[in-house]
Amino acid sequence: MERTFLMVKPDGVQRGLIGRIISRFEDKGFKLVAGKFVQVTPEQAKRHYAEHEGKPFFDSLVSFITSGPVFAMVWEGDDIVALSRAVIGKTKVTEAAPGTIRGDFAAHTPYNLIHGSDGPESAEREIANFFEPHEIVAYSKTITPWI
Ligand code: RTP
Ligand code: MG
Repeated sequence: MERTFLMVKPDGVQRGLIGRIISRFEDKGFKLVAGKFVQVTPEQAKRHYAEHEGKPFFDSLVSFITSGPVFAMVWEGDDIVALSRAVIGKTKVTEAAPGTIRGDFAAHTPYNLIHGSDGPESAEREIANFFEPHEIVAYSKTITPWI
């Protein structure tokens, strides 16, 4: 079972899309194991987006992600990193296909509503940047192979 870190960004919170975004992943059959509101600090944002340090958009990305609360989550599921990024859609809103979260709801790059980890190792690093181990809840949920 794989884990990923998903985060409704400040634009998604402000637009009242937390519930609909969570529903996309519940509908897919994934399992929510942690979730909370976070006012991201600049230090935490820089750790989260460390791979983009030095790029021209880095400072504005840190400003954006710290501009208001985010809703941070940990989800579980088979191949969830790749599958959740498919549910999320492409980074640029002009490339995000209809049916994806970004394709259906995002209209201006870089305000693309949700973050999803890009690999299992990134996921573990990002989870540790936002959650204490005790905040991640273990519980059983019937997940059958056909959903
Ligand atoms: P994320 O990390 O937020 O899930 O998004 P992603 O993998 O689809 O895209 P990534 O390349 O990791 O970029 C991180 C976020 O930075 C903003 N961005 N701005 N102005 C630009 O050219 C630019 N490029 C990226 C976006 O908010 C993107 O989601
Ligand atoms: Mg990324």
